[in-house]
Amino acid sequence: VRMQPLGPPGCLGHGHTFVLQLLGLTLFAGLLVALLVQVSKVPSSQEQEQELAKQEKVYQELTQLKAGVDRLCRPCPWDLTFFQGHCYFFSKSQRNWHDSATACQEEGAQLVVINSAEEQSFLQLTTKKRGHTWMGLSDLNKEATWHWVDGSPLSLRFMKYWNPTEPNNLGQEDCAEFDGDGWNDAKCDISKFWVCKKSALSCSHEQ
Ligand code: MAN
Ligand code: CA
Repeated sequence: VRMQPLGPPGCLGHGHTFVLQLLGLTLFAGLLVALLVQVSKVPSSQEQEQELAKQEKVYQELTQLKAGVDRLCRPCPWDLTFFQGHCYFFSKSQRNWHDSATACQEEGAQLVVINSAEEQSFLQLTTKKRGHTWMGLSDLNKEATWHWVDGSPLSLRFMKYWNPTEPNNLGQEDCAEFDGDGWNDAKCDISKFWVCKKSALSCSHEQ
């Protein structure tokens, strides 16, 4: 049996050309599609404007939010006065020295211990307007040896704040008060105003 020829001579060559053309066309079409996809990804100027408007809105909301946090973040409770990193409670009622000290402790504070000239000046001025006010200073343990309620001794640089002729221990006076422009030793059982002191809370952005 004689084999039938598969096609006219040269048919195989023509077939090759066709396949190559098809391949080229496919490649071209593929590149065209890829190009169109890339071009469609580039945002239009309208889309860019919308994005900017969105960013502006987010920025405004963030600014308002920050202002809100500032208003909420108070270093001291509402009825306490802030001064140089501490909160001060100036009582409206009067108690003896021991009950005043206890009242401060119950609020997580201390009957005031003075640590600077600025603080002394601030306290003296504020209490002068209110009247006789207890501070956290006494010589209850040993006559004429003054200690603050935190256990520290009264340092020499603060002794100038005693009023002239004070402390005079007149009829046994073991507790210190703000009296006019300076300090006085007074009887611990007398009811007077008092000042408590505690650390202020710090808002994170102030640190
Ligand atoms: C009163 C009391 C005393 C104080 C004298 C000062 O007697 O407050 O503690 O020493 O006044 O004149
Ligand atoms: Ca006195």
